[in-house]
Amino acid sequence: MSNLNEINGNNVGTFASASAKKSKRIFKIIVVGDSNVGKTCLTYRFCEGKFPSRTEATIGVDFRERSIKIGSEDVKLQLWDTAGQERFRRSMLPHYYRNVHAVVFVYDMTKPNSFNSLPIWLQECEEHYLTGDIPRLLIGNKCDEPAQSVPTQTAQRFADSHSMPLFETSAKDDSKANHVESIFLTLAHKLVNSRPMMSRNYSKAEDSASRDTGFSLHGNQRNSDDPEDYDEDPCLC
Ligand SMILES: Nc1nc2c(ncn2[C@@H]2O[C@H](COP(=O)(O)OP(=O)(O)O)[C@@H](O)[C@H]2O)c(=O)[nH]1
Ligand SMILES: [Mg+2]
Repeated sequence: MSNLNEINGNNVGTFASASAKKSKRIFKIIVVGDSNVGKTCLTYRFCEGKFPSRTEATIGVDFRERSIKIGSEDVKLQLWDTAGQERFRRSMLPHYYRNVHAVVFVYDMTKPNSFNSLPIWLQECEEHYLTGDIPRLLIGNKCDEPAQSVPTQTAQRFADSHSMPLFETSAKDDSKANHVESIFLTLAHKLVNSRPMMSRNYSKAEDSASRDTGFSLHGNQRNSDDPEDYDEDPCLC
């Protein structure tokens, strides 16, 4: 298929690239943790390459995606960041936890409470059948803040006991931009090398579930049946 262009000339280019597009693997990564730990900022940093100039409390779900190349393969990472507010969360939890390929747990390095909540987030994942066999990682965010109150050693012990790698980073500090990038790219490599192809029916099913449940995806709003239509949308905060 990759030689079709060369054999038949440019006329088949559209067809060939459309076929190639169809087989792009899509990985759904959920980002969980207390409100205000910086989940939205981390996903924004990775998908938009910068710290958002302003953030609003997530209502429902923040959804962002970014296409990347891993080796010779183009894949798409979908990052889902849920709201902390109970009344929004309850209605969308089943949708949020469906067909997840990886989980990113986030706490705020300046807020011990957000670290102490991690077992609750782990439990919620387990209740939705996201167990240790899917890739998980732990991010301590806001390492740029001087008032650090969750010691690295404590966080590392917790991460080790749950077989997760720990990364302490900052969505805000531009000098850590490459670090945030590396965290998600490392995860993408792991997913590409270990996960089967997700069918495009998944995305359509998700879209129809979204219509059924009546909640909208905040951020990259999705209104079309074809997920490729969203590639050009700006990510909103
Ligand atoms: N200092 C600092 N502030 C951050 C960082 N990431 C996010 N914030 C701030 O933390 C607040 C909550 O961020 P947000 O991404 O909305 O948190 P979420 O509720 O977990 O999605 C906002 O005021 C952000 O500006 C960071 O790395 N460092
Ligand atoms: Mg948020």
